[in-house]
Amino acid sequence: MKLTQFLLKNSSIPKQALVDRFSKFSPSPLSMKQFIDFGSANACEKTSFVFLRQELPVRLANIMKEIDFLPDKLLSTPSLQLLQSWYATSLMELVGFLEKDPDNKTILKKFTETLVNVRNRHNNVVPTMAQGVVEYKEAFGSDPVTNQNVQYFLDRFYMSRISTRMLMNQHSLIFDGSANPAHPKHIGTIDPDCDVTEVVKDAFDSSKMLCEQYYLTSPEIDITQVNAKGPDQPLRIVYVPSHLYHMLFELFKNAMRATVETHEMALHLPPVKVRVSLGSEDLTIKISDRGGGVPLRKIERLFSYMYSTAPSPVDIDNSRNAPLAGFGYGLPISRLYAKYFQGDLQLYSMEGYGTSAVIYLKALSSDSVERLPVYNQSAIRHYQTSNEADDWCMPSKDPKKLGKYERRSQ
Ligand code: P4A
Repeated sequence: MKLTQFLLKNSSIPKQALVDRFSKFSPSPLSMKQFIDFGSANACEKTSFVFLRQELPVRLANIMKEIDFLPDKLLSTPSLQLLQSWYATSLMELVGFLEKDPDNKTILKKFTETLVNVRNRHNNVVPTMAQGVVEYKEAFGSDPVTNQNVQYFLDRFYMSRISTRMLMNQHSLIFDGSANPAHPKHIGTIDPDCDVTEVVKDAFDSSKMLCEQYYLTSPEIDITQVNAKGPDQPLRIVYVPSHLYHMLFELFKNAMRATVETHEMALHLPPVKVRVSLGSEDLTIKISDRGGGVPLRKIERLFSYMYSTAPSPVDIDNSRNAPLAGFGYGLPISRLYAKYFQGDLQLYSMEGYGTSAVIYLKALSSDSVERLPVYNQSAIRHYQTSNEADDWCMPSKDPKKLGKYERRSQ
């Protein structure tokens, strides 16, 4: 008897055995081409089912192993307990399909229903995890080492979540029997002809509406597109428009907020400039504002889960700007969306002038392959070597050692 059969027939066997078993496999990243093949004319629900009933448990178990490495004080919070119970339940439900007949239509239907259930069960993972981090932080504070460990874990944890939701969405959208009437050419969440400039305009318009609601004014947009493959051609890539929209919306909100707040007294707001360019390897989007910029020292904090879950983060007045500030995890999660298909999101700021945010995406669908965390020795090492001293010197804090004309502002 196979181990999985044995485990399923013996419900007294702890779930931990399943986690151990499936975490020994590495996740298998899919390319855009594979995602599209699953949903094309020769789409085979059976193939997708057979793949997912193994792959989803592998991805869940891999990240569940890493959850176990979190500090006990964080793991014991009600939020983390709840979250772990969701993962355990979902793993059990999915593993239940391993011995089922892929040729049985009823089984396939049940599987799709299970995927929808699992997805809904995990809807509130981000705020629940954030709550756990807040509680931990309020009780034990946040030193740079803890911040670094939380950052390492959450980048992997949320990337894993983005990937499992992508897999579940693709299967349930493609095999529920109905095409998407608004977008007949889409394959699940993927647009094989995604017009990037269109998504830029949509995200800008939504952000502009929010901005006008709260500031009664908003900057204009100035878009330039460059297509190395032919001037004035639309810039098209194979991509998930909702992921792109998420990143752009976040960056436009930041750019508008910084612009409006720095030019409060001015009659004219400097426009937000967007440049989109398509080369042979990269599709790059640069969003530049003249919102006064952020000093380099604070840039890292904008991407920090721990610092941005504070009740009153950095020196930004959130009570007033809540609508445009959004939910503290906007930038780090946007960067994960960019990285998910081998891209990136970077901020270049000039304090006193403004900020440029750059989204890098792969121009070729053959380069767009999922970037997934894997649980292995090298991951474990990250959770264990945290209490050592930094290998770079700390600047001296001794005031007597400051230069004659230097003054510490903080
Ligand atoms: N200057 N520049 C930015 C911000 C400031 C900025 C800012 C004060 C800081 C925090 C924030 C929103 C804006 C920008 C574009 C960006 C990011 C930051 O993409 O102009 O909310 C967290």
